[in-house]
Amino acid sequence: SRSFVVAGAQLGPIAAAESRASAVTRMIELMREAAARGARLVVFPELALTTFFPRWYTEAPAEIDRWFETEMPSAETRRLFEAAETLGIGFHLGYAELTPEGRHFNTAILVDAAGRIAGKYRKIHLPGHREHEDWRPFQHLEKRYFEKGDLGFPVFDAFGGRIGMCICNDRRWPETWRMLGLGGAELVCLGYNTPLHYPPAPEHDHLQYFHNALSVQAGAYQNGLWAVAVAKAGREEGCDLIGGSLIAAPTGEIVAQASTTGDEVISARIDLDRCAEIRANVFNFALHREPQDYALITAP
Ligand code: ING
Repeated sequence: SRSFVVAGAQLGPIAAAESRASAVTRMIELMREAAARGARLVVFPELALTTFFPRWYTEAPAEIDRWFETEMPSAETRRLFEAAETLGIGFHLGYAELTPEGRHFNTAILVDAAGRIAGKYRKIHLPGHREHEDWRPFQHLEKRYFEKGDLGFPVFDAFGGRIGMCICNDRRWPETWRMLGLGGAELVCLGYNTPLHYPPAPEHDHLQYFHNALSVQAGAYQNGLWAVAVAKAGREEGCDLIGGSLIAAPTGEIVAQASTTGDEVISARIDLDRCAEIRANVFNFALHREPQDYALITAP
């Protein structure tokens, strides 16, 4: 068996005025609790260092870039890397990446227990819109502030297995999970910032927790892999974000789930060998998958 304890570190609201240092202090506290539970990997949310700034419209480049990291580890996040090394725990971190060439991405990294960046992913499915839409109670301007990710859906050798990543809206698209499954992922780590209110279809607001779990459970089951999905939750700058962080097994079963909308650690012992129960049987891609009949899926 290749079993180990994995944890999710759900974060409550991060105020616009809250410093990265304050967010990092909260994250280190959660990392300590995860380590105390024997976790070898802890997953933090999407854009975990700051408030979810795409809820506001701005044109000033300096007003946008203030939310981005130009290096990783940065001065503020070095403490997080050092705490991880001291505790002997790896982590997944979502943050806004500004590259030396001036490109903006919604990014996630996988850091191993030695504090080395073992993998990077840049969000491909950017939800929301590009221009200010005044009918909305709050904006969702990811298409304005980020470029589409340019790294594909990579899978990395780490923690004794094959680890993939995605970010928030990516989890709603079956193609995300299938690409990672085809890449051999045995565990997918992801963070999300999901408002309770979805302005284009408010009649679905009561379904946000259900759609979160449905997306992750289906992705895990249909590709025979473990998934750790972690929220930035709670009322953040007047906008309610869902919690519902969860760990799903390759069978699709939820094995751990958050019960608050604040800072909360969830954890479970997972065995990567259990992926075979699904991948050698019902979703044995080599035996049962019929890609020659799926051409429409890759058609633009
Ligand atoms: N947030 C949301 C998400 O996909 C959203 C946007 C909410 C889309 C509800 C559809 C319905 O979970 C991010 N950051 O992608």
